[in-house]
Amino acid sequence: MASYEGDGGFTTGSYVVGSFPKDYGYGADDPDHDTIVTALDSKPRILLMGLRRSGKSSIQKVVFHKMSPNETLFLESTNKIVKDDVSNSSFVQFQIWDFPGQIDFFDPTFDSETIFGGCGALIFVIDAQDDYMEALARLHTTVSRAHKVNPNIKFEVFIHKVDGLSDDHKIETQRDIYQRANDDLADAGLESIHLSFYLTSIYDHSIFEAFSKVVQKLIPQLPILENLLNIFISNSGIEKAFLFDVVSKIYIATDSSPVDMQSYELCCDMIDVVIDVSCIYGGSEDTDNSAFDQQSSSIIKMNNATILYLREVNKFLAIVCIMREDSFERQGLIDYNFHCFRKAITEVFNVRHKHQSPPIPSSPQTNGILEENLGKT
Ligand SMILES: Nc1nc2c(ncn2[C@@H]2O[C@H](COP(=O)(O)OP(=O)(O)OP(=O)(O)O)[C@@H](O)[C@H]2O)c(=O)[nH]1
Ligand SMILES: [Mg+2]
Repeated sequence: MASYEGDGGFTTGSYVVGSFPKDYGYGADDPDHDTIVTALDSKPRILLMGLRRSGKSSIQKVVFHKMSPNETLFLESTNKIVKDDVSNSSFVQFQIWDFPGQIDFFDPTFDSETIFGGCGALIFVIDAQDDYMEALARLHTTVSRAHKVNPNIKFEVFIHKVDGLSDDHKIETQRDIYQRANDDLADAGLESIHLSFYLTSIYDHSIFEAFSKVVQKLIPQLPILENLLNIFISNSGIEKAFLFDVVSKIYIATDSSPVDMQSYELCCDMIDVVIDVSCIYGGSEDTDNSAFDQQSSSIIKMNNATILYLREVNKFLAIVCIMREDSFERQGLIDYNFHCFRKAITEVFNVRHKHQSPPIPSSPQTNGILEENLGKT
């Protein structure tokens, strides 16, 4: 079913992703590069909070440390703030702070200014298999406190462990939690705070999807990336394309057509297959990260006339496309368009690098670059 292809086409040297604003900490892909040093302290911070045993540490381990869901059964309770730097091997560079469940805001050693001050997103995990009234009360105190210190924090509520719930029960739980949490905020005169809700479980891809959306909100170039993906797919006869951070399998952008879980799962699985095959059979011994490099590319033909096509974009990113078999007959055109797409992405990330702190380039400009160069189907 699967054919794995080494592909030497269109590789034009290493791509430096060095242009994310320094305060977001997306440094260069070269660890020796100076931007990464200055960015170290100011990486965007994602906080994981919630009651004891709600699943915070499990989420962090499964998404960023490849722990298998079953192994999380043996995780010990967290008793101090664990700071995890997701940066060495991944495009999405930030710190995740995993909090102990029983944290006491009124403890004088709890410095809310420092903790919430530099925080990009706060993920509050609620165990949906348990009684969630206490969790809702804690959510309310946490959110109002954090908002007071830093009104720019994005609040993300993970209604977690939904693997144990029936579909109807899931929807009902989400509706109930949404209603109660927003009522509590309204009662306290805090209607302006926006909470986003996700149904998650570590036993399927929902936790990766939710984390993707959380991370996307912290990437200032997202609209441009989406735009580039839209142009790329519409000119290449592709149905859906995801731009993946290969290590974490978080997608940092996709085109604007709706995401269905199955397509996302399929693309995640493809990355696993490619990395596994590549680890076993590919690569030279001299590089430490030979499983994914500039030659990485793969085509999987499904038995329903669908093709999955993976290409390396840079050291950390890959694009995975889903398309009909007949569209793939024009592979030359797709490859050419991909080449333009990759070039445009590199330019987007290089803009800030070149001109210290200019505004993000407007999308029409970027469109121009790509539209000029793209071949049409
Ligand atoms: N069914 C199910 N169980 C889960 C899920 N996520 C985590 N768990 C289980 O929940 C239990 C608690 O997980 P932890 O990650 O230690 O919880 P925590 O929030 O870090 O707990 P503290 O560190 O004490 O605050 C573990 O036994 C996990 O296996 C999930 O999505 N579904
Ligand atoms: Mg924990």
